[in-house]
Amino acid sequence: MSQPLNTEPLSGKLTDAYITPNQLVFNRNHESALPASVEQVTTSSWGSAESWTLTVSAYGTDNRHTGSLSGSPRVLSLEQLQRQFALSHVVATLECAGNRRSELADSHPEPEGIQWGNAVIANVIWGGASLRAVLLAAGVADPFAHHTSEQQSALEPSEQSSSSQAAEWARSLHLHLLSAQKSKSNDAEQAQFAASIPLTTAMHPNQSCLLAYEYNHHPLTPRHGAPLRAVVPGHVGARWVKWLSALKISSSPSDSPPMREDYKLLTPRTGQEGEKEYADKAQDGDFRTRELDKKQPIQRLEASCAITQPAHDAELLDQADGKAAVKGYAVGQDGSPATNVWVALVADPGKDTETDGLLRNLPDDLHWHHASILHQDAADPSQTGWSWAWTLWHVQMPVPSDVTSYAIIARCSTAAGVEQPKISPWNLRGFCNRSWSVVRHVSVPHT
Ligand SMILES: Nc1nc2c(c(=O)[nH]1)N[C@H]1C(S)=C(S)[C@@H](COP(=O)(O)O)O[C@H]1N2
Ligand SMILES: [Mo]
Repeated sequence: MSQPLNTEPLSGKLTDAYITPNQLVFNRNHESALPASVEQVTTSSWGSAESWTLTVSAYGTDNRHTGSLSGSPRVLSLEQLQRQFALSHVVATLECAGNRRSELADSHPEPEGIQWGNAVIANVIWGGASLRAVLLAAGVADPFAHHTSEQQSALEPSEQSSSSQAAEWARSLHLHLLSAQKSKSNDAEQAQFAASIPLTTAMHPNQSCLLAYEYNHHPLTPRHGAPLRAVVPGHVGARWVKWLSALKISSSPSDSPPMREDYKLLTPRTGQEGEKEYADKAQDGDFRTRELDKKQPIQRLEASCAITQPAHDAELLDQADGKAAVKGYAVGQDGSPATNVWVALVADPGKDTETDGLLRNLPDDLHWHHASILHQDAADPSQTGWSWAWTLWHVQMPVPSDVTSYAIIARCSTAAGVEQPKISPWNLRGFCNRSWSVVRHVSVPHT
């Protein structure tokens, strides 16, 4: 049986362009029943674009707020979706929750999963129908109807608008996003690749969720979810369901494998057991199930930045001006873009020192250089305050001549003032590594 398609572009190449070219967008696919390899994912396997339908339904919720959906599901053809709803665009980073996983192995037991570097991320112009518009058209009451534009800076309905019944009603609900892709065990419905997001996320005007059929103004390709995929800005890639065939409003979150048993942060209790001990215990199915049951599925991604150049162990030859070019990307949080990046340089303490140790013992008088922002969202976040795109940055770092091997450290903060955490907690699956970015053992040959 062939493996699903999983690819990561070269980190150094990734930040050459603000908008990630389609051929540099990573591929992440879970195993599925049919077809085994995503190279074989032609639309004919799960239905052609011509016969594709999106079913919208609501169940188990107060039907006063679901309009026409209360009686029967609404079925939209792809063609209807494209004709009846304006083509909307959002520039948003798609980031796998496992981005930067391999970096954790430097200071911890190796997390389970594909050992991704820092390039399972892409900044793309997504195009499609607004998810909010589709739900409103289906008769779903607007939880944000009583919001002033000022109040929309909060991602949840305000207290004030909670006095409106629709906002109160929507607060506890979920929108399920179901794929036509069957998971490995293909009998139960819950084994379908699926996710759910809070209904208020799906319906927030500034969250810009899309039912996408284009990327970078080209038709979406089958490997990236054609004919239709969910775009859920600010949320882990696992919720951006590909080959999307149904939406369901429900009073409970999705129980699908990517929600129930996959994308969760499994961490040992501090002081009670070591990471290695925990990783060993988690090989036992019952223990793992108990641990999983205690955790909520991962949804939002937090602020983070990563150095894409130079690479670890790089030898910088052209040092005529005594400066090293450092560049990378930075992502914001909850719709507030990363607007500040700082970079510092220290003598590398050598291979015996773990990166977490290096970060914990940084000198107090470390000199941080403010990086220049190369590109940020053209949608002018200063107007709306909102952006789901990454920021590219660079800086020319002065390299002290007495240092032969050094480490470069980068950190960021968002327009809203959220700081990237210095060290993210280790977790069994290595999800959501948001630690300051560190490139180790960079050397300058001294002549
Ligand atoms: N149906 C389906 N949707 C899916 C997945 C999948 O395996 N099957 N993988 C998810 C994960 S974990 C990520 S990170 C993104 C990757 O999207 P891409 O392959 O277009 O980069 O799709 C998400 N949607
Ligand atoms: Mo992912």
